[in-house]
Amino acid sequence: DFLINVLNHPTFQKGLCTTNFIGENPDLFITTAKADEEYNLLKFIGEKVVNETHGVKKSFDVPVVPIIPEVKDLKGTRNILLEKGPEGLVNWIKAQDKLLLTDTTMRDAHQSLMATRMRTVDMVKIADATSYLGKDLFSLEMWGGATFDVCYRFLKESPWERLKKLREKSPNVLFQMLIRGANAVGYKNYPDNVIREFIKESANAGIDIFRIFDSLNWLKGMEVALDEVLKQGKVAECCICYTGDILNNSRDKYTLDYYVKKAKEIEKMGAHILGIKDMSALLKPYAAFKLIKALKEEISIPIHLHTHDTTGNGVATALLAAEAGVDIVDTAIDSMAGLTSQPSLNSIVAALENTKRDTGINLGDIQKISNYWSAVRPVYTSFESGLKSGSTEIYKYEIPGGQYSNLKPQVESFGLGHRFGEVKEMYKRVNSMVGDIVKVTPSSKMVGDMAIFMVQNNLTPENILEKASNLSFPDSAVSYFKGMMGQPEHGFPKELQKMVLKGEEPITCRPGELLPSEDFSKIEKHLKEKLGLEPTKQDIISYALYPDVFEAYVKYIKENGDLSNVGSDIYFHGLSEGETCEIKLAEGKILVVRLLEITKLNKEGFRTLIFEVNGNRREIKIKDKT
Ligand code: 3PY
Ligand code: ZN
Repeated sequence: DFLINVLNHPTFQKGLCTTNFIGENPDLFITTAKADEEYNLLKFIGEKVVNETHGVKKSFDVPVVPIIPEVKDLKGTRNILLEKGPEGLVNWIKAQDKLLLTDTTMRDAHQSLMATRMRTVDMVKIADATSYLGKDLFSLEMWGGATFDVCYRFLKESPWERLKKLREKSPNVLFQMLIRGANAVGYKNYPDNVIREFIKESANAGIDIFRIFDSLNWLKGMEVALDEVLKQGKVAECCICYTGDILNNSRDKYTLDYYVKKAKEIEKMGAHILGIKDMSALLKPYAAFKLIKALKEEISIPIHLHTHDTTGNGVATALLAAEAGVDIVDTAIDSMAGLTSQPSLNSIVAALENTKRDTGINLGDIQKISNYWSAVRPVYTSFESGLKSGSTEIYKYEIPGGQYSNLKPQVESFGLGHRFGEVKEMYKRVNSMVGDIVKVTPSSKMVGDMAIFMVQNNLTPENILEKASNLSFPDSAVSYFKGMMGQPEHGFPKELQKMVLKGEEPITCRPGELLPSEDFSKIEKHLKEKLGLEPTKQDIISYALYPDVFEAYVKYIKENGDLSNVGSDIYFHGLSEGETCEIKLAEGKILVVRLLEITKLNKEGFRTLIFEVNGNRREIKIKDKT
């Protein structure tokens, strides 16, 4: 093993060995098949400690996983789907008096609160307790939206593995995902066969309910996804995205009639459930009452409300929707709720106790899950936006929850932090300028990109036509004006469209009708030849959706190993000097690691970290880049 380690060592291979090569590289002595894994782990912790945390680490409470009895054959909503199919499930929903609740903790809650960074390991630990204590939940939203991209791009883990592991632990509660219509889990339109294969594979891997939306409420943009979900025998929930304010009579675009008309069309298209997607928390409580009342009179499929608590009115909106007869509401476990996340599940359960819409969920049971998440959350603090309270300014700006908490760092990354207020004002003005559109991924990103672009270039809606003809617009704006995000309800502003497209002709059909089909066998060949993979169907689909991100992920894992089982306090914060912890590398592979010492900087700019691993001394040298 020692010899193999020497031969494989990058310094040796590059012929850069000094006389002290062996002394400088104690990892050469790590033997057995575990050597690589152990080396990768110590190198990862070493990098984190030397270049990020400098050995300073807050102490975190250990999240307590509630002990649950072993129950064979635990039943939940998924059993209804498996036994009776989607129509049977729909009939069951309609027969309920209770308000049904979705728990979004494992998807939108962390997407909206902590930049989507929640790792699989933290979800899997609580998954069987959730399916036992939360057996009366309608569904768990735990996949889709931004999670797919972020898993590969930042967390270096596979979203498919997440789905598989959670499904094994939670077989009884419906799993729900968010799919952006023809944009799938990405930011651009994909060829129809990519959408179909992605849905097919997601259904096979365990997704039961597909919440489908189009970022401009253009129903044609949902057609292919809807058709494929129906083909797969799964539940299709098609959305109207809510914007504007139906209580404000001076706004004439997004009126009650607009939503009722859309909802009827969605029912006619064959959706099992109507989703109301209030991504920016604009649906005020009494507007929710009015909207749900009207929809209940006009359509017969169940209605599922998704909202956020950005304005502080989320629970009130959910309760008034319940009063008006909504069937299902999205909520998050309270320690992961509020602010840009969903309204609190616990609060709604408590508010409805002993009423006709009593959820039947036991508050004490849910509290145990809540305690777990409240201990997990501090590990992710650095990904939170720092928002301390709800803000009603969102009614003015109409910025979706996730984007609202991300916009400040995005603006800062352009060096415009001091002009953040201007960017928010510009977001509103850009919205009017591009046609007062629905704003949700990816249309919301386009409005955000344009707002930053306008502030950066000192443009205004009044002077843009005369001042911007020579500027190249953000890619998202070009894509929007070209019709690649679909068609906005009230058309494009023609002069601006001409300027942005610089002579290119926009399309008016569904982008998928023009995009050539993806050649999956070509991707398979590429992954085999270039990355040495024996690719699964899931790998091929992931590459089709995110070629660069997927390739970077595969290379990263090859070079650094799979650290997805390492606890999140260590993954994000390393170890402090003197700390001992158990680190899980894989099932049954647990190392006891102690960081004994971080040495002073040597002349070459390296520090040595001295560890004890399962009682054996290990040293690793890390370049101090700070
Ligand atoms: C997503 O598309 O990821 C969303 O959550 C939109 O609200
Ligand atoms: Zn949302």
